[in-house]
Amino acid sequence: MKASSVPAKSRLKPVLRHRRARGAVLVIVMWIALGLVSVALLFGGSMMLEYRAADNAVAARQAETAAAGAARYVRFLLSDLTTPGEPLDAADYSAEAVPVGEARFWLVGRDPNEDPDEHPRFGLVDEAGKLNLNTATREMLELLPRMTAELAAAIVDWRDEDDDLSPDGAESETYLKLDPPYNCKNAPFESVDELRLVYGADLEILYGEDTNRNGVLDPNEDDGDASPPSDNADGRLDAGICEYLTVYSRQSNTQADGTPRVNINGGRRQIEEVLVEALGETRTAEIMPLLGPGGQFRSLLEFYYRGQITLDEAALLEDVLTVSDGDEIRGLVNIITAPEPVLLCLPGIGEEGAPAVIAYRQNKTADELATVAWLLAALAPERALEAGPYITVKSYQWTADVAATGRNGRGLARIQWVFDLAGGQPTTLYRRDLSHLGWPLGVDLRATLTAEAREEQR
Ligand SMILES: [Ca+2]
Ligand SMILES: [Ca+2]
Ligand SMILES: [Ca+2]
Ligand SMILES: [Ca+2]
Repeated sequence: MKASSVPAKSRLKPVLRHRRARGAVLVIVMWIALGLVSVALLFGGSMMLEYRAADNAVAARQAETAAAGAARYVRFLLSDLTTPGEPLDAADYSAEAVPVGEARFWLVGRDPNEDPDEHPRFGLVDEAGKLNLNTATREMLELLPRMTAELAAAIVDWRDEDDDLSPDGAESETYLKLDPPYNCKNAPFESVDELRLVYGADLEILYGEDTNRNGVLDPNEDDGDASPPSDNADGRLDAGICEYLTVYSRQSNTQADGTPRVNINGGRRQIEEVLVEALGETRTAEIMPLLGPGGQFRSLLEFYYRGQITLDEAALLEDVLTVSDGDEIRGLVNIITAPEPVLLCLPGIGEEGAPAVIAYRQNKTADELATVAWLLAALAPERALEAGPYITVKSYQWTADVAATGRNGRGLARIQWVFDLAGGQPTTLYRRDLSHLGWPLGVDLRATLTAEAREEQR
């Protein structure tokens, strides 16, 4: 046989060649397979990325929608109050992890009775608990933390109509030297943000350590220079002046039902009529001689004090009486909701009186705090009387600082609204997107939401 004549070596060769070829094919196939696998992996990875991105986009949209829903909820809440003007208790409405479909919202709030710490507070923020930029005197402004005498003077020059420079202040002459130059406004502030234009205001004075403006001591706000902002790492949140300022606080100078109030500086006859109607003839006969001969009253508090009017009696009079003839009263500070740094700016209260006011108002019922008369029980009378012209116990402007997340706690929207009830029905005074300031709900809640998201993905 021909084949058998082929030597064994050369007979083996094609087999080997064949095997080598098969080996090469296997290697190529393996390479292709490997290639395909990596392509598949790459593709899968990008699919996953796209899926994640789409999912995040959905979560972000959900968060935005939930934030808008929160605004509608707060508007409804405010339009449905039985006694508009009475400070709201966060226990009476939803402010924390409120579900809207797969999304949730929180109202970033403050506790006026406690120093801020790393835990967020939830609820609406009372604008009347702040000092009004348009009505506070220079002396009051100067007492705010971080405020400089120069900035306080420049604020007054900014809002007053004239171009007369007050000591240490700034009028157009100063602003026109800036690059770019601009004029001093010489008109009231329309928002607190406008402070950025005022000479001497910088970010540190305006926002202090609370760079994300949530009233929470976040980790980066208490680590010194390790991460921005630069802070003093003392375990306390040293906020800037914006935390304590508003331009919105005002109330209508009519009774709740719209009828005009009686000006107690308008004459004894009018006062007598009101007293008889509210308290009866006997009490009126006792009170009238105490009031003196048609003296001028600086405040209702002074009227209560001179007439020895009780808390219960004051509650029957407060809505009926006034000391001013204007249609509205601007800038009164609510002594129920103002935090200590605001209270201590008020004449008569000061650094010494502020803790006493806070100690007194805690654990009191709404009825016990229903009129400004309680300040006479919290402070020495001469101190309370000095504060009288600047204070109220009513609030008509509320900030809803809404933070919302989409499904699985992802996506974040933060929008701030200010609603005004002074005209009866709530109107929107201000809306601003604060999402760029980052996570506002504290470390614990972020950890909880991240854990929830992981659980969901399993
Ligand atoms: Ca001016
Ligand atoms: Ca903060
Ligand atoms: Ca820091
Ligand atoms: Ca600090």
